[in-house]
Amino acid sequence: MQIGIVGLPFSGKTTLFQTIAHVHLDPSAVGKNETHQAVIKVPDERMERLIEIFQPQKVTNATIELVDVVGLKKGDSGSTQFTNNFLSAVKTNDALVQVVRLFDDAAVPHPDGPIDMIRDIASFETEFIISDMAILENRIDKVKKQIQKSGGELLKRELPTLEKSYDILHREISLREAELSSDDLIILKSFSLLTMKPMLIALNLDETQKDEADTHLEKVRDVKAGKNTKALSFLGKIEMEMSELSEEDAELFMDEYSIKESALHMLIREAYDLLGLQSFFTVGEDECRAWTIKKGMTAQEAAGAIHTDFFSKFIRAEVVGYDDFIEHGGSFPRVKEHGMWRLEGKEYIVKEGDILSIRHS
Ligand SMILES: Nc1nc2c(ncn2[C@@H]2O[C@H](COP(=O)(O)OP(=O)(O)O)[C@@H](O)[C@H]2O)c(=O)[nH]1
Ligand SMILES: [Mg+2]
Repeated sequence: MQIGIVGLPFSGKTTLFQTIAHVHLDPSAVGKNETHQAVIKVPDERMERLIEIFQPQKVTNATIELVDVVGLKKGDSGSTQFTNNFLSAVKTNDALVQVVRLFDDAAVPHPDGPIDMIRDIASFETEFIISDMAILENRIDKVKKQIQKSGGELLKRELPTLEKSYDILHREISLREAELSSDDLIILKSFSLLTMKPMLIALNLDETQKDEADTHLEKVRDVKAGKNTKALSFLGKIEMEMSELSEEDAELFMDEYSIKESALHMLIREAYDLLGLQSFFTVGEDECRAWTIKKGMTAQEAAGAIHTDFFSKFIRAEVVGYDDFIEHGGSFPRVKEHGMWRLEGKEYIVKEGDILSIRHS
């Protein structure tokens, strides 16, 4: 899973990136237009418990890839425009985190003048919509010409989806919020449209604004309450300082600024939710490992995520829920004794936190 951090210049993208990735870039890199990339371990307290129990030789956390995407420029009209570099970078992202600035700092002027989060969110969305419309327009032209020339049943099926989507964008509605059929989604998938990507709006507040967070979040949700969109807030500067501290000092810091959850935890939780992801575990003395799969996946599909061969060679999955396992002292004999250890077939729908052992041929 790849998450792209996007937003206007000086909104705090690189600050958030450093906070989450636990990297500290050279100060001269902050505020500069550079792309950064990191693989983030997904924090999971359940893994800590499993490690205590199994003392495995190897631990493998789930990971996500985080990209601090750059590449916005001022257009001739003074508005923000996406560069081709930006567009090709975000194409591969599964979800976007849009950093929107609320902090006001004379030392860091906002590129568009006064602080106005609704304006920033709207101008970004407009650019996304324009970019997608251009892609669809191109494709519609091509498809129409092709149909005229040689017919083509598949193209005739594609065209209504393209036109419908174009029309939605024309009404200034992003595709992530639109009602689209699963056939539409399959057709649109190959175009990597920006307005189809799940979006997490991350409001960057100064520590002096910490009590205003909920009010601002409500405002955002009023204008962007659509599907596949979520909003959260964080204290950019404070959280970055916090990420440099030891765990104990960071906790004191969180208390002082009444931060209930770190930006890292919040972002990953919301991203999992937006993307409909869940975790399952494989455990043992050799390795404890957390895996990420889509909600609703079957045991066979989960096995396929572990190893492609396991999909076709799947026989059964041995399953126990994480909570049941811990409740019974983290002991397999005890969960078995209490009937919590189940044998499931390939149709079994994996649940969040399942501990799986795949039997395969
Ligand atoms: N006062 C204040 N400054 C911030 C905050 N977040 C980021 N900055 C500063 O704003 C400038 C731009 O931040 P940066 O993360 O580089 O923004 P980017 O251009 O979106 O990557 C830097 O000088 C940061 O130190 C914040 O919450 N409060
Ligand atoms: Mg930056």
